[in-house]
Amino acid sequence: MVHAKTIQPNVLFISIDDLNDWLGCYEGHPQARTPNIDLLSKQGVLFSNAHCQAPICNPSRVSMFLGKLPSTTGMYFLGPNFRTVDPTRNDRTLFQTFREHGYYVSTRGKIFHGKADQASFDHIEKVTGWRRSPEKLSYTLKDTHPLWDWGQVDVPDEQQRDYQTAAWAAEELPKLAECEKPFFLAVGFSLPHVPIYTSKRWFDLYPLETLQLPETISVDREDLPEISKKLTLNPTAPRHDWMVESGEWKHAVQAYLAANSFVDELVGMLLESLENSSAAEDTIIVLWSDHGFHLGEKLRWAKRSLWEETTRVPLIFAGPGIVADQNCSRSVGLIDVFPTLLDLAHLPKRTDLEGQSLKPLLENPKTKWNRPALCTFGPNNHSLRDNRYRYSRYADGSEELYDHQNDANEWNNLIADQATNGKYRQIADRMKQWLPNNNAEPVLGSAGSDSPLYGEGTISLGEAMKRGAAKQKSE
Ligand SMILES: [Ca+2]
Ligand SMILES: [Ca+2]
Repeated sequence: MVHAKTIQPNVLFISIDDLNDWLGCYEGHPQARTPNIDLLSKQGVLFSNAHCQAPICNPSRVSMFLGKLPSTTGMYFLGPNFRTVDPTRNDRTLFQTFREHGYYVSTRGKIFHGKADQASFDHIEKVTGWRRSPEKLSYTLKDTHPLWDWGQVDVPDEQQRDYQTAAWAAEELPKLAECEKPFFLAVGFSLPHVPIYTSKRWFDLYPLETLQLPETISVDREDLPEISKKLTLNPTAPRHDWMVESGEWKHAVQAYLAANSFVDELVGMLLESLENSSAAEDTIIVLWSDHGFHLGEKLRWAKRSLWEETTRVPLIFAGPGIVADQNCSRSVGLIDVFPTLLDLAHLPKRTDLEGQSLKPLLENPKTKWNRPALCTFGPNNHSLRDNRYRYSRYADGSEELYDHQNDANEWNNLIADQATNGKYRQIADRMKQWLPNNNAEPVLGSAGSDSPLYGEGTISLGEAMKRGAAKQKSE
């Protein structure tokens, strides 16, 4: 007997905020323990060379959900909301498109940056649960951004926000499975985004005495163009020097790993619930993160860069029509998820989308794929990643080139001295052809110039950058 839903599969869409490759199956940190996500990767295709299109929350998610590049829409920064500006106001999101085709689309947790988009969902479940400590737990970071904190908390897992999100979704799945309509359930976890708090159980997995820190070299930033140094300053994050001197580096690494293990357990709750439901056989699972996260690599912290630790994201697909237990090393982007899901659900193709369906790779991960992945940070600062190289070109024409075959850490900028590197010049010129022709002006009210980014009482990125630059000069 053919089940109706084999024609239109359900979608379980799992977002994890600020998650880099520190997962067992991604081997980004040798001590990472994430058995549930590892198991999911065994059931489907793990993309080992997937990248975000913008290295911060809002523009990365907007690009993914609208299927358009930041350089097309002008959405480069943390604000404004895409519904408030002309280029994107009337765009139909991924979720909306599924609704239009008869899906019941439901969500809870962080999917959109900020408020969930009303037009995208049939149901938006309110977020509950503990997320913030009233005072900073770790160390002496009193003067820094209020979100920057980490530590072990006594709050039981069941009382925490991400747990309650997972518990709700796990209860919802069997009900959705019984509905007439196919479902699209979007579940968004807030960890390991700062503040990074979890309970003792997760910290105990990573004893400080044996904890391994990422590799760095002290001269790493010397071969960077000035604009690259400035752009990646990240005024809201602590300085790496400070992290080392204060002894907090290890604590932050420990907290991040602990958070990943906690979220992994919650992903396991969802997978188990789906497995036990009547939708187990006809649901596509997609797990992704909006960008990576530096924990000292390249002597810096967090996102806001065009380097591998920021642009590379976990991306796993599993479900009907998808081969099991395969790694795909083709360079793909989050922007490809929208057309892929339309393709997998047999919905009409949207010709206005700028990504490409990954369905051929989900059927055969070795399928030929020429296109490098593109990430953009602010107008006309781009980075391209193919199966071997990373090529970055900034608004002032400065460039970087890294060879991942010999330099996985991106320590050696091969075109720091452009005049003497003919061979690398050729590689750079070949990759350059993939840069977008259109570089839209930032949309009106773009936060990241001079508007307050993080709410009342905090300084704007523009002001923070000025202060950061002044501080650097005085050092
Ligand atoms: Ca994020
Ligand atoms: Ca370097």
